Amino acid sequence: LPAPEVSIFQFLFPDTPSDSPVRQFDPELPAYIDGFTGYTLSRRQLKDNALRLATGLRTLGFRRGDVACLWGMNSIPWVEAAYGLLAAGIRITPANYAYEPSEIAHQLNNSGANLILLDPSTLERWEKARAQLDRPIPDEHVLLLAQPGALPAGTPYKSVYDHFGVSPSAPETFNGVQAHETAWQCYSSGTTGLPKGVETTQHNIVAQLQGLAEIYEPLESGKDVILGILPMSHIYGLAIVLLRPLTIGVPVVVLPKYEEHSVLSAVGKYRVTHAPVVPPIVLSLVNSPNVHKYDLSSLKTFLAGAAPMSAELSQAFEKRFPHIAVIQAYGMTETSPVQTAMSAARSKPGSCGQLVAGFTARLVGEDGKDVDLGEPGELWVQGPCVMKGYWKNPEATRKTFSDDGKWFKTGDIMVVDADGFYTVVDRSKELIKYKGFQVAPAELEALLLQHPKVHDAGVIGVWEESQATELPRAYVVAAPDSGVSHEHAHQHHSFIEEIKAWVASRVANHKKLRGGIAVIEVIPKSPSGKILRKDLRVRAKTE
Ligand code: AYL
Repeated sequence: LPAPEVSIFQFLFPDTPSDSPVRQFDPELPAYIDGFTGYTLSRRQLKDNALRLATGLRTLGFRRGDVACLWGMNSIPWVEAAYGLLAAGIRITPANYAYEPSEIAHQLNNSGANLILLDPSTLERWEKARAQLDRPIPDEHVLLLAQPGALPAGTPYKSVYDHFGVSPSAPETFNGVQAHETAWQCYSSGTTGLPKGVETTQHNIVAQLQGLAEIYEPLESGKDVILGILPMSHIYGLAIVLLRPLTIGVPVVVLPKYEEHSVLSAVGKYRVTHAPVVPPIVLSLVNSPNVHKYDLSSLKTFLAGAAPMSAELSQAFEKRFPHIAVIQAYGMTETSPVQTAMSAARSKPGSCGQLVAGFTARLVGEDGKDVDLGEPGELWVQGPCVMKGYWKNPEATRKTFSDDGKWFKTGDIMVVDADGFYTVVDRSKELIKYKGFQVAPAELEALLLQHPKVHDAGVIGVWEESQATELPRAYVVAAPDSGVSHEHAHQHHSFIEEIKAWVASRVANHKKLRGGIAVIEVIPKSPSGKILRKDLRVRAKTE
């Protein structure tokens, strides 16, 4: 069934049931629950508040197609702001909470955001970022994600709730939002280079929500409860924590991050049944000495995604927690996001599931031909969830599709079995995944080159079994006048510590060089100057 040509907001809250195939639930059902305070937002409040905020933003002068940056940890105000922006048809560019000033400034400059909604805890970083903007954002366009009574003393900014229109416009006012307009702009490096704005349309998401209905773990309104710890600023949290639960009438317990005590306590308190996570969380629970202190009896499924998870890890988890099934899904920011998924009833350990409805897939070998069944090939896909393209970057957009423009090339090497279960076996792209977060080697390399003592640099990911994740590792060539030679290992320690700290103070937590730094003579490169990361990977294995 093709997805309807409506906006996300209309799909979720249709004016008349015939507008949308989404089942409508009792408006008094809980939609989002604050995992710390228990404060609960019903579906009706969510919709009303979204329309109020949309009206308020219109009054402030914002129009469809404007760009707003949402910057904060998961919270009820973040959720309300997102739905208000959706109702108003304002493009949302969500930013990672941990960003340092230059990182957020880059996203604001690149996206052209003229409205920023931020968590008060980011204010210190925001003031520093502000000095780096190409185009200033006036104070009236900076809204804090907190109740007016909870704003920091002396702040020049208003609360997002100050802009709840007095009398919300009727939904029809906002129905001009077109299905093929961009709804979200997350940042992803894709297969190569620096992070780029991914233009995810309203229709991409509507098609995804519809596609997931058929294959994902089926959840039941009134029975199931979803854990909302994955950052909603990342496409995984956006699709699975922020949006999908509304389509199935299931509440989300919102928490800012994975922290064992607060999360496991909330699981017991709110009888959470389904937990979307990343593989390192699965591992930490397998190894945790504390789990007996919590009531985890309500849990039925753990969904792992965004990074590889071995069959051994999922089996170790199911051995320790026999009443919980671990299922896996696979996706990409560029594909809105889930391409393959499984349910507890239809699963295969180590695999990331079967194709989501709407996608057509091929596995293509290095010769450009489809591989035989069971052979590894790069996953190419097409369908209504594939992004419009990279924002203001037609060159990168063109390169990420096949020459005929018809197939999106994922850069992931997969095998598929006769039952249609896909398994990721390798990655042909540059990307590093630290606990599900993207780390673009090109970004760290460009940063390292700014250090006066660094002459050249190459960054790769190294697998760390004890944490079930890759770690970013740098190879650097010291500048001739740095007083450091690759031959004199005794000089390396303080040089490495200096570089490590220098990088750490400039990047978000997940980009830190946790895989270490090695001083080498020369970065291996192809005749055209491309870093031969394969050679660095071979080197890392022998170190
Ligand atoms: P991005 N196994 C192995 N690698 C994976 C998996 C997986 N299950 N899922 C994602 N990746 C890698 O844009 C892969 O290299 O989106 C892919 O190209 O940050 C890259 O991560 C994309 O990174 C889910 C499950 C969303 C997954 C996602 C995708 C989020 C990651 C919802 O339920």
